[in-house]
Amino acid sequence: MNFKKQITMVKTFLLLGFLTLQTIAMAMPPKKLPEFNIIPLPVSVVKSAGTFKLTEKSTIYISGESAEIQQIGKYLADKLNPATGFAIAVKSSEGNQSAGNIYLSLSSDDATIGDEGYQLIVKQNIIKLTARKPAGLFNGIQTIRQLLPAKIEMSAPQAGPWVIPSVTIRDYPEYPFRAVMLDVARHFFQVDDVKRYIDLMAGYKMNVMHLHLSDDQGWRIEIKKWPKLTSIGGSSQVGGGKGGFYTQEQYADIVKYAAERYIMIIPEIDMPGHTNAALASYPELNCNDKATEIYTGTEVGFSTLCTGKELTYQFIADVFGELASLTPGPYLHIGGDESHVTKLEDYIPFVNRVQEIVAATGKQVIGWDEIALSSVKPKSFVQFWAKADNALKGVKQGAKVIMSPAAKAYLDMQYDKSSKLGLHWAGYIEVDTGYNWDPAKLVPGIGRENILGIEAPLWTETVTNMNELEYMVFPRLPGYAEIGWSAPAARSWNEYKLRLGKHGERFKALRINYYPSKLVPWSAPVSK
Ligand code: TNX
Repeated sequence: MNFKKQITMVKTFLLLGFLTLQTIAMAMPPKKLPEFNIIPLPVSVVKSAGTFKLTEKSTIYISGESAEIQQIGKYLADKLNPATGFAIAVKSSEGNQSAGNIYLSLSSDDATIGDEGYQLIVKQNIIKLTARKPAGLFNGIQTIRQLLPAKIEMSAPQAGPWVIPSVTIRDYPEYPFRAVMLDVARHFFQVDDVKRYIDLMAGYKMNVMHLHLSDDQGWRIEIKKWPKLTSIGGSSQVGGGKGGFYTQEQYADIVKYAAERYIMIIPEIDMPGHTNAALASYPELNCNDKATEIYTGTEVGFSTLCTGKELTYQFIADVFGELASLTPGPYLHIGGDESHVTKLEDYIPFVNRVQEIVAATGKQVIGWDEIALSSVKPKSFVQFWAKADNALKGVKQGAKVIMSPAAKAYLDMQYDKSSKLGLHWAGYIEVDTGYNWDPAKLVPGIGRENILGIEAPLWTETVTNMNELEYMVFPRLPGYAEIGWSAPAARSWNEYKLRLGKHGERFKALRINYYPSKLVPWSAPVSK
């Protein structure tokens, strides 16, 4: 036998051996089955002997009299009372701890857990949750919910018992920014829908909601100085429905509702492209002083603000001025994507000037990755969605990156070829594809230190109502939450999918319309 043949044979043997091992590995259950099914996976979970039982005699005790901690206690009581049928109350603790109760307190001992971390001790008939900041307590409460049986999420009384095994959990996030985006421009979503989405993301410890408030098909936020933006620009949507918009009061209500759940709202006004709704509302925003027609299709890249007109910048200053005063968070999103009909020599100075306008409101700029073609300020953030080269340009200028790679993190991408909703221009994103990536390893040159966090956007060209929204968002959202929260070295799809399978019961209890992916071993449904 000649040398080459020998090599080929050895290779074949190795390959066969490898395939056999792989088959065995796939058939065997993983060595360590998850005992708790917490998503996102906590930093450390140590089980001990004993259990805690929630009963009608249980009370939530808070240390001190702070109204904010009181509110967090009330949030927990509101999560526990409907399904248990109990009337668990929130009281100020008098020091001594007694059996059957839950204790929430702030303490600054453990600096490594940061502002969002918490420590949870469940032991024989007592629960102690401590954190350095209220946000940490709020996150710990999400863990308590997940330690209870799934039916705790139901809205009518269920049979107990309500038992949690003893456990000590220490937990804090990998990234400070764990976001979703909702496009309310292509299809409008009512305030109550947005609130439900906020509640669902809060359950997975996500902390930012980016609202895409304007696009070619609709302008969704009242601007007092430019009222036709909503009376005309807000009057339609994709497919020609009646659209809608948020009054400033409604928007403020969303911001407050989110803040009570430790979620920051980031408003986006997309420009200079994606602006047909504004251009249809005010003829003077067009270079030819003629208003465009309202647009109800799904093409992108055909509209632009008139970058040469001074009025355009007055308009932008007015819009961001009003938005800044409605927005307690530090960020305003200026869009900047797909401005295909804006010449690059106009686009660059435009984005530079808009950054100045935003800076004058006291806020920091976030823009889609194209904005890095201009001179991004070191305090601006570049949101990577399509072009790694753009994001790298941002990093070289000192900007941090928000990771939203379309092929991994777009909630509007179809799961597979059989999906009826969604698009697939960036590929199909099954639940494993959405989970199996590390933001710090995706683009050479963009490392952990360059990344603010991760965001999963839902564009709504094909998504028309809450039922459809939930189908695209679940079960992928818990995976994005885990990418943002849990250390990459601790994550693996084979283990994660078992925990996710258990969350099927929670989805059902919450009446979430989710995609029952065949890749996930869903556990038995909860009884109705
Ligand atoms: C690209 S992502 C867009 C959106 C579309 C989306 C559809 C981005 C910054 N721009 O205008 O809605 O694709 O997936």
